[in-house]
Amino acid sequence: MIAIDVHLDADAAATMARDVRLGLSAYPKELAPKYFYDERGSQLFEQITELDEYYPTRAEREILAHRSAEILGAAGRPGTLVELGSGSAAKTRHLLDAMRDQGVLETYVPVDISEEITQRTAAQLVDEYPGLAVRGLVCDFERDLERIPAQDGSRLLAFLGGTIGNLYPRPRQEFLERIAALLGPADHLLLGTDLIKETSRLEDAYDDAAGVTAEFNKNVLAVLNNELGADFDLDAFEHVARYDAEAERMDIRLRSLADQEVRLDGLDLEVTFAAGEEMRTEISTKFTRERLESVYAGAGLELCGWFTDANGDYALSLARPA
Ligand code: SAH
Ligand code: AVI
Repeated sequence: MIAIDVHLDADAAATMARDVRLGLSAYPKELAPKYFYDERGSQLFEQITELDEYYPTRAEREILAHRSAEILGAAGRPGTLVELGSGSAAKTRHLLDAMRDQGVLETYVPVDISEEITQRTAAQLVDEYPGLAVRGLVCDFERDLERIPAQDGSRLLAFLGGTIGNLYPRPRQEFLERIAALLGPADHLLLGTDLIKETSRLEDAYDDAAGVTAEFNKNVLAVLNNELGADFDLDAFEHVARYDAEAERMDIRLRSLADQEVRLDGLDLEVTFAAGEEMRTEISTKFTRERLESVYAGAGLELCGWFTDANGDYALSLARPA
């Protein structure tokens, strides 16, 4: 009952090499957040979801725990759940439970760049949901979105965790346009978005006292060491997390603690960092309902359901092709 297609081939390695070369040669330097997620990075993200300061996971879980049946009703009781950036699918169980209880659960399609976590999650889910077919895709969802298999009946395409916030506006719009094109007339998108709130809560969520987010951020350097033969010294960088109120997003960086030179054998590249120089590793955009409605409209989608936690920290929205 498990079929997982892996599309992290030579092309993906070449894409990473090109992305990293471009990002390290730019000013200011920048790395793409998808490179956080090797096996260690996925584990560190799981630890982040349990931190007191990191409220988005708890808020999204609260919504799913209380309102999954209602969400599924509004989405036309789909038999297939496709999930982008599925990771451990911990909160997804609430949706799968509700699909099972409504007697419609047939197929789950996890789509994630991390092979280890996708294989592990698929094995757990077929044990937990007898009869469930898991047809996973290990790929970069931005590159390979159209590989998602067509399915009989209606589908719910879930993109949880606020991961849409990690995309810049232009690629985000293009991505949502491609999602709109993928959705059939009876299909829906279920999108998790973190909402704008006080700066201190936002900044604490991305700079926890135990230093787990700092370790997660620096893990991208370990990924470059492993994948591209780089010699980054993780202790020579510090974690920086600031809220940019104008762009309405968290801006996450690594700051060099010294003048230093880093060699990437796999790229035959040497890069210098000045003391105090910052390299962006992630943005995490925060939304309002109005902003999201206009983002949807710009991508050919329309909002048809809005579900928040009791505190109003986080929203799950349902959208369909306009
Ligand atoms: N949905 C889970 C995990 C969120 S973490 C939750 O809500 O807790 C972000 C997930 O997206 C990770 O599992 C990561 O491996 C995956 N991911 C990030 N960028 C990706 C990309 N470009 N393509 C596919 N998966 C990606
Ligand atoms: C996966 N993504 C939605 C997380 C976020 O909140 O932007 C990644 C993260 N980065 C630091 N902490 C969590």
